[in-house]
Amino acid sequence: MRRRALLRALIGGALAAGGVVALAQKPAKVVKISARKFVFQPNALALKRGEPVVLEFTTADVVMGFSAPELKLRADIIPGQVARVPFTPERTGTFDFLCDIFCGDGHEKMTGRIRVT
Ligand SMILES: [Cu+2]
Repeated sequence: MRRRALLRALIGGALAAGGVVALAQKPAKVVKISARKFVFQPNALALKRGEPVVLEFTTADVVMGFSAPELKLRADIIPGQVARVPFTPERTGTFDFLCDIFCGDGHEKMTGRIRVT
């Protein structure tokens, strides 16, 4: 009797864990962003709170950096590679991002904005 209850608890737990896994596996939306001197394209992202995304950065120029300090996100963007930044926005608001690796005159203008609703 006690054994059956234990078994039921175990199965219940496994089902609950399975549910969590299914949620976590919901495919993330991919947002492609190209970085070039001296702009991110697009530089205005509209995301939804709780919806997972993967930001995919590429550049054909020189090494760039992506940094969104308030969201604690950052990546090196290296020519010939894709920098993937998985991220699920947890709060709404407008968050700035910028290039944080000096890439030439005009680098300081390389900014963008993530709006989470
Ligand atoms: Cu730069």
